[in-house]
Amino acid sequence: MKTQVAIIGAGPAGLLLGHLLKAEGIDCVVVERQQPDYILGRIRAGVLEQITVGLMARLGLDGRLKAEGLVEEGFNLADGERLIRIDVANLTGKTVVVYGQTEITKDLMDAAPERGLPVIYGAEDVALFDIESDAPYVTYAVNGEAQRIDARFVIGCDGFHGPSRKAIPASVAREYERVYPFGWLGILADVPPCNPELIYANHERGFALASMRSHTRSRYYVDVALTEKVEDWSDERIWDELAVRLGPEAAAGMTRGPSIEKSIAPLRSYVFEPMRHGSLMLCGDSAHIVPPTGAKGLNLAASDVHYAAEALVAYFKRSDNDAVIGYSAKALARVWKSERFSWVLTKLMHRFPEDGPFERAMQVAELDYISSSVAAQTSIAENYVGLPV
Ligand code: FAS
Ligand code: PHB
Repeated sequence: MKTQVAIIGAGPAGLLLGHLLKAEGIDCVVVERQQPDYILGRIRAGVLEQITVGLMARLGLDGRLKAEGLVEEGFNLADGERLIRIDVANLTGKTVVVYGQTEITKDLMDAAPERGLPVIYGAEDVALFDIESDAPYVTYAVNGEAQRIDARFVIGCDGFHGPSRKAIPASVAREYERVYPFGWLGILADVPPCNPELIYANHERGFALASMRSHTRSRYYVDVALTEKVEDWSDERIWDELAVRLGPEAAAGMTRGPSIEKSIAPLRSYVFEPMRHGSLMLCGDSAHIVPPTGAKGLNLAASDVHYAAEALVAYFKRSDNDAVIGYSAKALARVWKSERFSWVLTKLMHRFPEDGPFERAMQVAELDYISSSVAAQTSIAENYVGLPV
């Protein structure tokens, strides 16, 4: 098969890029290892920045998002006694939308056939070749039958464990990583949220997050040691822990119910440079990972895709190669700012095992400062809603 752009991975990055290129008349194919149900079964992000909402609107795929997404004008930081509300709408003039990654991915998946975006599911042993040439190609197998896609560009949207990043020679690669000494135990339940806005809590027993997917479906997290096993956390034990860590006000509004999903996700900060090598460009988790504290992962994938689509349109429609050459630097400039914000908020809202009384005093002082400073709240707000693209 011959195409202009071969995209590896049908997560939000790959599908969003595929639709954007297709809408510009650029030929592309998406190659995905899993089946749609498996992808939709992964419960991940929940908060969308304007860049993500805007791209769905530009594609005309935001019908459900507009109907079901919850517009959030603020969120809260809690430290045991009080809630510190960050009024993002008044401080930045922008809002975020709560609409699960699962729903975004479903909207993009469902629209692919009618938009003529070819997505090949169940592709095994995907491999990349000749990425340093102008004629790279991808091989894979479906039902044991070997296949090949010849393209002008290959875009790695295959997440942290995919083959694309590893195709870039170690001689040009630079990696930056911080692995956190805890994971997030997440629970999804068909119960109303305890608060209309998100609450991030730093309690002496640990971190908690009260989020939601709709007015009738809630998403909560507590941080747990990396040795913890999800089977050791009954629903009851999670609800009890959430009630303590989120504080009495949130606990009073909490409705308990059976979990429909429960999982532990490890936390890391990770950046791979460069995000382009020859004819291979990386987007999303294939190039970077953030701790979910800042709600940046999915939204960074969207800004990468925005830059990549702009570069590929310039190349194919105006024979302008500059944006392709400049893609890595442009994407990384925003990636690093989101990495910083996610790291800062993770440090502020979690108890690290290696921390002592001084570090805790710094957290208390910083939360005190934030509660009394519009400048401090504005800085948090403008990062949370998403820095300019
Ligand atoms: P994805 O990982 O979503 O998609 C990559 C796709 O490539 C997958 O479909 C995969 O099957 C496919 N693939 C992999 N290897 C392949 C191969 N060899 N061949 C073909 N296809 C291959 N972000 C937030 O903002 N908030 C959160 O709360 C949050 N929670 C998360 C929880 C977990 C457990 C994880 C892993 C991530 C979480 N994230 C969160 C981050 C997450 O939302 C990512 O940022 C987002 O999925 C990025 O999208 P993609 O870059 O498309 O990568
Ligand atoms: C979620 O709803 O899954 C969610 C929201 C905000 C975060 C992380 C996860 O920072």
